[in-house]
Formats: sequence, structure tokens, C-alpha cells
Amino acid sequence: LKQKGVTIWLTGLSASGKSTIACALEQHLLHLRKFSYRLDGDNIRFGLNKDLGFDEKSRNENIRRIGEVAKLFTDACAITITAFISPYISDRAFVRELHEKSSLRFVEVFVDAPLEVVEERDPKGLYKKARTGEVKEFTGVSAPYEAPPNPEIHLKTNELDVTQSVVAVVEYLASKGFM
Ligand code: GGZ
Repeated sequence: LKQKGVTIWLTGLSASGKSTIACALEQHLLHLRKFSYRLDGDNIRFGLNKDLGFDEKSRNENIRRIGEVAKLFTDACAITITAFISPYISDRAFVRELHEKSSLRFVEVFVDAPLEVVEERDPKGLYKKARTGEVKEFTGVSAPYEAPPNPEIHLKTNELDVTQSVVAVVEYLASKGFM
């Protein structure tokens, strides 16, 4: 393979746009004939991590395992895109360290939309359920979200459309010689 791997780690609240951007980015890269792979709730939380819930320890373990899997794909030269809330700074720092220790590239992308905006979107009705207490420990409502102070890329998804977000990521990768 001519390409080198890189992990593109999306972090942000539920309904901030992580999955949408991850899918569009993957499509874009596949059109460019780049080997790309996406890790998200559908292939991880229902498979490898189906034993984990949403308490703090479970989220730590969720992110640790995803970090290890992302590292393997990136080591195999994939452009690896992950789309998980990953609410804790320390978990994301751990995953970055895991990559950098092995000289693998890691790009943190803050998918940022204000709580009011994502709560208004509420595509699955989870914020409503979190407010009534039907869903417990919900990120942004009854569990913390620690925003990244220094992400490589900061996408304000209430100001950008999906294409603009994808372009911002691709331009960053190109500017660093990552693709
Ligand atoms: C946060 C929850 C919760 C709680 C279920 N808190 O918008 P979604 O529905 O499709 O994506 C959310 C997803 C979050 O899983 P992650 O693996 O990304 O979380 S973490 O990185 O924090 O481990 C949401 C759904 O699962 N969901 N209960 N209590 N999100």
C-alpha cells in the first residue's frame, strides 16, 4: 500500500454530527481510492463492546478498546475514522499516547455543537428521556462531556454543513501530508 495510516478521532456530544461526518468522510476517501475504515456504535457497541454500558468505567473501557482497534487498523495503513462521544479528556489522551508510542498518527476532531442545539435536534428522543430521568447518565445532561482544549480540528457543526466539515478534515490531512 502506498498510503500510511492515520486515526481520525471524532469526539462530541450525542447528535453533534459525528456519525454523519464520519460516513461522508469515508465516502469521500473511498472515491479517492484511499483505504479507509470507520468504527462507530453500530460495529463496536453492538459487537466487541456489547458487554459495556454508559457508566464512567464502561465508557473508559469502551474507549480503551476502540483505541486499540483503531491503532491496529492504522498500523495496517488504513485511514481509520472513529465516531464516539469519548467524553473524558484522560481517555482520549490515553488513546493518543497509545498511537504516538508506536509512531502512529492521531488527529483529534472536536465535533462541536452547543447543548441547546443538539437537544433541539434530539433525533432519537434520548435528550428528552435524559431530562425525565428515563435514560440515566446521559452525556451533557446527567454525565460529563469534557471538551478538547487543543484538538487538531475544531468543527462547529451548527455553522458548517457536512460537506464543509469533510473539506476541513481533508484539507488538514493534506496540509500535514497525511494523505
Ligand atoms: C450517552 C448514550 C447513552 C448515555 C445510550 N449517554 O446519539 P446516539 O445515541 O446514536 O449515540 C449515543 C451513543 C453513545 O455511545 P458512545 O460509545 O459513543 O459513548 S461513549 O464514547 O461515551 O462511550 C447515544 C447512545 O449511545 N446512548 N445511552 N447514557 N449516549
